[in-house]
Amino acid sequence: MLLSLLICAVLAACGAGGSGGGSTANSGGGCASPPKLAKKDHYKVGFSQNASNNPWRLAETASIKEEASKRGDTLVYTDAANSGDKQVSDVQSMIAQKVDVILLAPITEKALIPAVLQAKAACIPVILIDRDVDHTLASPNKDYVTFIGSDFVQQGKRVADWMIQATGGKAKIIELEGTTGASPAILRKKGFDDEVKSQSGMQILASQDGDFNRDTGRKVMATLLQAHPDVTVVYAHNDEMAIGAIAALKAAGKHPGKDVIVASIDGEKDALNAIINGEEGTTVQSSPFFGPVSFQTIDQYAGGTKLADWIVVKDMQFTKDNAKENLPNSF
Ligand code: GYE
Repeated sequence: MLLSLLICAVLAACGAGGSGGGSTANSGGGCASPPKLAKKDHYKVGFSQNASNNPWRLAETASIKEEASKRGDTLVYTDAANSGDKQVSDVQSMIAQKVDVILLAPITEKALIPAVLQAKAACIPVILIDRDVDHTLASPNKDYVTFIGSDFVQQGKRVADWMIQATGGKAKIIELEGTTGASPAILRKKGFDDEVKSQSGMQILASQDGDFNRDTGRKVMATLLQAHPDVTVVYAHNDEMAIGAIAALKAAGKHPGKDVIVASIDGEKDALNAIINGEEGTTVQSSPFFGPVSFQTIDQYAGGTKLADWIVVKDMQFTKDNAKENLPNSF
């Protein structure tokens, strides 16, 4: 790694001179900001996934793998198993393997900053997918190419707006947050909390990290229920935690869908089924199907198109009115 950084500095043209990397330098020495991507028929693409312990992550990985193989591109895939440190070393190993470009789904906003900057120093462009990084520490169209992902603030706001309608603006809410420091957790909270503040009859009783995980969501909900048996609404930052919360509510003798309304984000199969059987109210989609858009973005970037700082993924919303018809496309 160090050696290749050194060579980059000396050559003032990283990826050129037969080093095998796909990037090219700008004229002033070092890498372009962000590093460029030379056009090729087939790329060697790194995909650094942060975890694979839920249907959303598996669907995303399958989508990326399918698109890579459709195009005959080589995919270097890593799974960080929920560890920021492992994800940093996964990216470092992609740099050492001289991939052309890295698709990175950073576990939190801060943990992957060193990896983003190291890839840049090695003249390898990084495209963030599904989660963003902290813009005070690394910037789009400079340190990395762009962020492809959903509008998380909007997702939270859509849940809140649905909830205001469903409850007539009267609710005692428990909020289950995604992984602390992850961009969807930060922004889904902001979008929801800000909207709920406009309602004098809505109160957030408690808001706690459930790590985007079903069983953690179940346990956190069971604990919070003891302190707040008067809860009427559960807002979970993803479907997995909502499914866990439904289990905890039932174990405590509550009737989800009747005495407690549950809503979340993602649109996975289990949540659509929970909507169909009346235990969940709504889920706002967060599409995991990043394969086509990610590889299109790679093509555009290599073709010299100036990309937006943020490529916004558009999301649907599922309720009892459309859950059944969308079940076949869910994950
Ligand atoms: O909602 C969640 C996953 O980063 C948008 O991460 C993604 C989120 C998704 O673990 O289920």
